[in-house]
Amino acid sequence: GASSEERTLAMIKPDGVSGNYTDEIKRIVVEASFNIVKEMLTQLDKDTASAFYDEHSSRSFFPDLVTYMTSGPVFVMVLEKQNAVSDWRGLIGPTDAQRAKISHPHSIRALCGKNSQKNCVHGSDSTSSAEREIKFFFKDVVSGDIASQHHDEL
Ligand code: DGI
Repeated sequence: GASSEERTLAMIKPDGVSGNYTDEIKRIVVEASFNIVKEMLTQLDKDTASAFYDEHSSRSFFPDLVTYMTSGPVFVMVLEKQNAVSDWRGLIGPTDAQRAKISHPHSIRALCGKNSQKNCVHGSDSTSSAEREIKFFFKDVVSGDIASQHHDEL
């Protein structure tokens, strides 16, 4: 938890969990020198998935996105390392997994994604998104205060 370190919110989406990619993705995470600060297997309901993707609520694909994100369990992690936000985005690759297979063949979305919706994993797109998304799932984890994870309440 050095002050130069950063946190991001990573999620293995329903197709990744049901496709049994969780262990392989966690191995990639650890090999890339991320510290897994928190992890949780959970099932999103419609309200939670809608709130998580609220910025896309006006998009035509939003109803399909919510249906997909609620179709099975997701595996959520708080990842920590220097430049965690951009490094995790780099590891997962572009949104469209079909494109990822061509342009970023070693990315996680190339490994286990199907298309621009079923793209296997999520990563916060900025440090401010990371802060919001970490609080969204882990209300007891305060950004930059690694000691907080040892307390039940703040
Ligand atoms: O940050 P990303 O997940 O890479 O991409 P984003 O923030 O632009 O979109 C969030 C999620 O919304 C994405 O992971 C899957 C879904 N999405 C984005 N663009 C499309 C889409 N779903 C469909 N069906 N079609 C799209 O064009």
